[in-house]
Amino acid sequence: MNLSPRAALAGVAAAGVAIGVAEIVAVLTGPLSSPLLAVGGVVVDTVPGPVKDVGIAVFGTHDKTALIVGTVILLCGYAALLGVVAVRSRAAAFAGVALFGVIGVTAAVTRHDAGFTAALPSIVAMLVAALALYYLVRLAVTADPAPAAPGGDDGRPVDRAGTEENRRRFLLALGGAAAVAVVGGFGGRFLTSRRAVTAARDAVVLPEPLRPAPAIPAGAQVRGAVPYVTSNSDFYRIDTALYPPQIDPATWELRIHGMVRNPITLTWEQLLRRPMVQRYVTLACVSNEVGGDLIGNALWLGTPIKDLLDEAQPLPDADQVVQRSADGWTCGSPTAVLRDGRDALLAIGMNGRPLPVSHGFPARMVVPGLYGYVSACKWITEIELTRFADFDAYWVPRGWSAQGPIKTQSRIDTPRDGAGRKAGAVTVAGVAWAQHRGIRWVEVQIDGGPWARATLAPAVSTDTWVQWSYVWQATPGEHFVRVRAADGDGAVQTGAPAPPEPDGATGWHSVQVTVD
Ligand SMILES: Nc1nc2c(c(=O)[nH]1)N[C@H]1C(S)=C(S)[C@@H](COP(=O)(O)O)O[C@H]1N2
Ligand SMILES: [Mo]
Repeated sequence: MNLSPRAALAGVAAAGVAIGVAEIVAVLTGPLSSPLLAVGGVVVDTVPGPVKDVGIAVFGTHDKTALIVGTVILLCGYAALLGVVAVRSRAAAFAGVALFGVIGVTAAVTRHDAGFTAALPSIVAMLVAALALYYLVRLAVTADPAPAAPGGDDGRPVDRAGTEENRRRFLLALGGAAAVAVVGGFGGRFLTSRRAVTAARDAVVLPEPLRPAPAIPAGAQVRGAVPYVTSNSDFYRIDTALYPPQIDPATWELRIHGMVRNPITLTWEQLLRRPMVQRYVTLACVSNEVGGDLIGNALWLGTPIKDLLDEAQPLPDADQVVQRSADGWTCGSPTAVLRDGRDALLAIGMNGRPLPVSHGFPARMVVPGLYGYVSACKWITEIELTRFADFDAYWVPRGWSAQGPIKTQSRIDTPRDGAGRKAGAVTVAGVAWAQHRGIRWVEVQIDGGPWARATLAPAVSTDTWVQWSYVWQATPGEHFVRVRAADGDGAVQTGAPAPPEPDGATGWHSVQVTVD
């Protein structure tokens, strides 16, 4: 192998060692102080609006992995370059390492609520990278049978046997570096997950609701549609958190302040003693495309937020309730909506279990009728009464509407797009939703023909989705099936296609079916 590839490898190995060690240090200083997660988090927060428009690219769960993998690949490229540079000039390479350290430190300490210790993993990584780079590049150079490059090592005469020895040492050092990187990286993640709040969550005993959950009416579940109640493990997850905040309920507090007469601080114990209700509410994401699955229905246990607000006594012109999470994310709901009597909850339970950590443990907001990005703050620690004129929540400067009522939508779950069926009776089924307004009717259309009423299944309340079905007498050929709904006010779902940004997608969902 020539010198340059060896030097590049040395650079990558040095970066690996540094990242591995940083992950171990981050076990002590908190997951978000890991330079990888910190830099990734900054990318999530600063990526321009249009890039986010490529759907949920940056905040969908798998895309988080993609983001980290992408960051690692970029880092490797940069490190390889530094390795090659180091052969010519150690000083230039060290400057490159320092630059990267500064980026890591800056990212880590500017995260919400980060203390100065958050800088530690990046600083350690920088020192380790510099040392490892120095050592590995020297080995890479001395393992070279040709005379060292000018300005390189010390230019002593070449000694063949020594070269062989150095080559072995170089390979050994690379192996050692890889081991540190892997053990540190995965071990660090593992130890971090051990420090997670799983134990605290397992210890939570949910209080009994004042009134039991409403019964699900017989027939609410239609064959072919998704489960009427979404399990916690199947529930969609959308947030900007690369690592979900780990909040111990024992230290959790919710502060209600701002434009109120009576600021309130609520501890976990106090929250558990408040009256609890249990409600089915269907949550939906504004990023959901027509026909998409960023929607789920769960049984939430929580205390009515209206009562808490009443106690705090908002000033008359405080028209926005800003919710802030432990990691600094914010959303803003209209005060009037949270106080109009709907079941807006400060929730602690989901389908009979404490909230899963990824869904907001220990407490989150759930508001029927508003998209999640303006109402469903997870890991909530603060509620601030203010005015829409005075404060823009997280997504607003990123191009999304400050107001986000859920739009009437309907979806065909069966047949799937592109499916095949035998001629004859074919069941078309799916869901429709217009939370808090309810669904009055659903209609199905075949090949642009007349709209026909589907059979509506009963639902628990207007706050959940409704399932529907329609028996279609299918004839051989290619067919095009569409659905639309009307909300409880009789307003028909618009067929005009619109993208999710800025306030929710519109248009009729359709599927193509081959009948033979
Ligand atoms: N702290 C925090 N809460 C958040 C978000 C977030 O990024 N951070 N995303 C919101 C969005 S956009 C949606 S759609 C819902 C999704 O809730 P879920 O992940 O429990 O389905 O959470 C909301 N609450
Ligand atoms: Mo969302």
